[in-house]
Amino acid sequence: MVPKISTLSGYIFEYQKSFANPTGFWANIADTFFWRKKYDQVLEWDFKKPEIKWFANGKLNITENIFERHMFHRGDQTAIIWEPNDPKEQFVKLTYNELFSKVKQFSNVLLKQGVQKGDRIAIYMPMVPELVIAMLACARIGAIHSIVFAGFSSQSLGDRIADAGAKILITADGGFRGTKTTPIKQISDEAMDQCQCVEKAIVLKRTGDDIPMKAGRDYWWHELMQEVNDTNEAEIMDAEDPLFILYTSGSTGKPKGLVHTTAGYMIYTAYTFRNVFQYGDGDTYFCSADIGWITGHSYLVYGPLLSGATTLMFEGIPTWPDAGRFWEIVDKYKVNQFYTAPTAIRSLMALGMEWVENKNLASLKVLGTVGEPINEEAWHWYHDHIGKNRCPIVDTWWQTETGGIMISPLAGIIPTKPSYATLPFMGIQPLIVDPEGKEMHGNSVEGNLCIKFPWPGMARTIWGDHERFRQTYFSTYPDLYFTGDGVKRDEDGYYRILGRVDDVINVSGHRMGTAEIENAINEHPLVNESAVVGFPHPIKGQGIYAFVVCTDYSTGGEEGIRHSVLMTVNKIIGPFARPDKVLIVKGLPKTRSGKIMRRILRKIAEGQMDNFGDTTTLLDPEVVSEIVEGAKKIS
Ligand code: 7RM
Repeated sequence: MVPKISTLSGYIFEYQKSFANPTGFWANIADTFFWRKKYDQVLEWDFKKPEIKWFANGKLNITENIFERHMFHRGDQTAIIWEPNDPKEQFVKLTYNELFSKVKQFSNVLLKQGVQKGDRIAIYMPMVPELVIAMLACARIGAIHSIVFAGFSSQSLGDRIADAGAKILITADGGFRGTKTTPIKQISDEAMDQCQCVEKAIVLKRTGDDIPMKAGRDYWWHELMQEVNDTNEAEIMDAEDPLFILYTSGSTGKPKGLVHTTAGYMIYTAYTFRNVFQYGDGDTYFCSADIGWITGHSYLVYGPLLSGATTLMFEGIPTWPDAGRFWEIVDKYKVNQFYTAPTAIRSLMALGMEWVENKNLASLKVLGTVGEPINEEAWHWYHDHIGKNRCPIVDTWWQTETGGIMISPLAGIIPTKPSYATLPFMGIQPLIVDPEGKEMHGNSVEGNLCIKFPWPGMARTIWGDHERFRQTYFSTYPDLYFTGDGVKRDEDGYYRILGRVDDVINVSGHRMGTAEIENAINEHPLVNESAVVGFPHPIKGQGIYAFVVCTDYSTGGEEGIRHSVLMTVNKIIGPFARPDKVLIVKGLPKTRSGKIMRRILRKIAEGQMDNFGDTTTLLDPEVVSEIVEGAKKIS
């Protein structure tokens, strides 16, 4: 098992060790894992290319580190507790033995379908145990999983499948979320129609809805499972072989498929999980994230299972059947560590204390947050009413690109401060730069957050576009990884994340590119052009404000256009990307060189209707007053 730090002086000591001798430090952690062949070298790196290799030529399989490594003492322990959407439906507990058997069985299904090491497998599924089985089965045989969040539209799914070149899609008939069912198979069908690469779909029966199955392409999960046994040997992987691809939005262009590799990701997620959450044997850990996002990958599945933890997965939503659902789950399974997003906390806080008061939350030891900045009010509510003033809150800052937690308290060890992610994890060297790229030394400074030394969990490339990887993360500031976040280091040396400094917005913890939403809106036949900006939203953190210029105002009227713009975004990206406000305008504020002055639009979206600063470069200043008049009407 990876070492667990238990005191503040222990943290300082280990951090200093990781700083003075990073390779020696990570080699010690790596040695606690099960390797088929030891690596030749701990680290080779060059941020210019960029090329990062951890544990070169080491051989291993991540599922052997989850299963075989724990089997003798943990086989009968619960690995996964699954809580269904409907609390009246029977929950499921899978022991490590049972999960292992299912993973081997399903990996035999994939082998029988001709899947080979390095093949890409797309997964589009609801939050059911078979999703975990599918991803681990891929890892078992060296196939690269690419999970797409089941809230994405068919077009987004199709784009991701095509970009990864996946030849199999693992999906389900449908999914349950609150009172709704989602037509997962129908969306999958539309996506498969749009891309040629998928040869086969494996379909899990979840809702029992009547769905069409295309002969020769679609196969039922349960039928294929009956044809195979549950024994096999893991494929031996190189430390740097890709484990998975996960798409995430950036400030420009289409979503990027970040590639994470085997050994570094394994070591980093296991080590951060155990230390940040201070997970102890016998604890029950509950992460409310969907596996379709990086938090679900790293801290619902890989980190916990590599640590021999009992991890709870929840199919439903926090507000159904009522706003007490999370707390009911905590009470029912005696959850010890609970990890969620600030947006969930804010929305439950707004619904009042009556949903919390009648629950027994005494089992809780640690609370966590992730995905967006947490405001002080939500922090205090979480701390006082959920943690009853006795549970440390770990405000964990990290990204899809970083693979695991980068800046965070270690629970109960690093003293917390509301809305601060506090101090860097072992091995992480943060740096603050000013806009010119000069390092800002000392405390009480504010600037852009960069990282100056590699860590094992970092993404290695963008699938099929290494140049974009270099350009996006390693070219803004030479020899540094640029995070895209603004940060403040206060007088105590504590870090507070201020949010994105680029055109990425964070809505309810969902990361989106404004350009991506604009491109979707522009698909609307009556739309000429559009500009999207974020604005502060009390529950979601940020809301989406779309300024839309139309070619024709006669059809359907403004209300009609507004509605169909929302439907367009729904169709192209998914319901979570729908703008909160759509303002139909005659023109956008542009400079003489044609650049949209987003600064002005951001101010208007925030409700500031004058004092726009220097507007002398505007082509047509009249446009601004027209937008202001319109904005006043819809605010
Ligand atoms: C894990 C995840 C990454 C972006 C990141 C930040 C924001 C994440 C925090 C946070 C303030 C936090 N991956 N972010 N965690 N901001 N405090 N604790 O969310 O790739 O989807 O998003 O999320 O802006 O760059 S992500």
